[in-house]
Amino acid sequence: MASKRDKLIRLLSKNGEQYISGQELSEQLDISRTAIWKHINELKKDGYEFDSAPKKGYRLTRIPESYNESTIKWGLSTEWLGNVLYFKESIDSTQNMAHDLAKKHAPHGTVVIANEQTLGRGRLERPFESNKGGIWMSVILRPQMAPHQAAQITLFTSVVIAEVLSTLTGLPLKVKWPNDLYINDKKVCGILTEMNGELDSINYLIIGIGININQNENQFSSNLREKATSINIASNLTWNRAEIVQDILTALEKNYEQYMDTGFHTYKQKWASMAYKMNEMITIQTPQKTYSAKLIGIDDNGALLIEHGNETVPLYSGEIIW
Ligand code: BT5
Repeated sequence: MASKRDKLIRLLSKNGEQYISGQELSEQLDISRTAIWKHINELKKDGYEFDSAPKKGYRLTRIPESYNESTIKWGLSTEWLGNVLYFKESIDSTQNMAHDLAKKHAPHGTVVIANEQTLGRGRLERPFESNKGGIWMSVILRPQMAPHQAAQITLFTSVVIAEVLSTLTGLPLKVKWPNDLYINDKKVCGILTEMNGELDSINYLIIGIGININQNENQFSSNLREKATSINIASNLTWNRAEIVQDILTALEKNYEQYMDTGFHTYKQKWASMAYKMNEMITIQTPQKTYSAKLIGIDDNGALLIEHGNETVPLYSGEIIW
């Protein structure tokens, strides 16, 4: 349930350049004009700025460069993705909270975001470093699709996020099968898709997205420093995470609808055009063996296509270790 303060911010931000009178705010929020005035003063202390004019009322002119539920929701123009959005300063893992919410019937499009995770995780329970400065987010989806299509969702998500980040920053984002984004040979983002369902249907999917944004090298542990990067390190600029989250949610919503309507084909092609080490020799590790092969793309199911000997072979699981 949104607080009166959140509702006030939302009303003022929806009104954009227009003034909104104290009387109208008081009616819409069902609180006195004195209470409105008190909320406005509290918001000013938190860095919000307003214009106020006699007889006209208030208009919001600036929100603080901070990362919280209000700054993320301010200006978020999606239809359903992030309509229900939880923001936590610190959490074990946004995946855990998203699973709990999904089991309690949270709607399709619910989003959980944290400023920091103490137990962020990757695949196979590998730890995922999630200090303050990055974007750590889980999205609950309830798609009507067969469970085997879930692999496509990870690849689809990596393409959409790579497009958003490269458009925004101009950096050379690459996708690495099955779930990573790379910049200049270093990992900048990992995606973890978890599923709950039956043999033939998905109950819900949780897409976990971890992106290193404003961290500097010293914020990574020493064993990660060689292999991880952040948007800040690669661009030498500090970025507004709330705006990046908004761009990602907007692009994910639009592309999800397109993907559900028209299928994976477009994303498969986009993936190939952004693939790290496309048409190069890579080293693959499976539980059975480590071997070299040429990366030539992905297939309709999201399996990696490699050329091995004279054969084209789909790889459904394994790691590219170079
Ligand atoms: C992933 O796993 O890359 C998926 C990461 C998903 C994280 C998100 S954050 C929001 C949500 N909540 C969670 O708890 N998780 C999701 P995997 O492919 O298994 O890669 C894990 C490996 O990446 C580790 O073994 C490290 O080598 C490396 N790594 C750990 N933290 C990293 C970081 N911050 N940046 C780059 N690489 C990292």
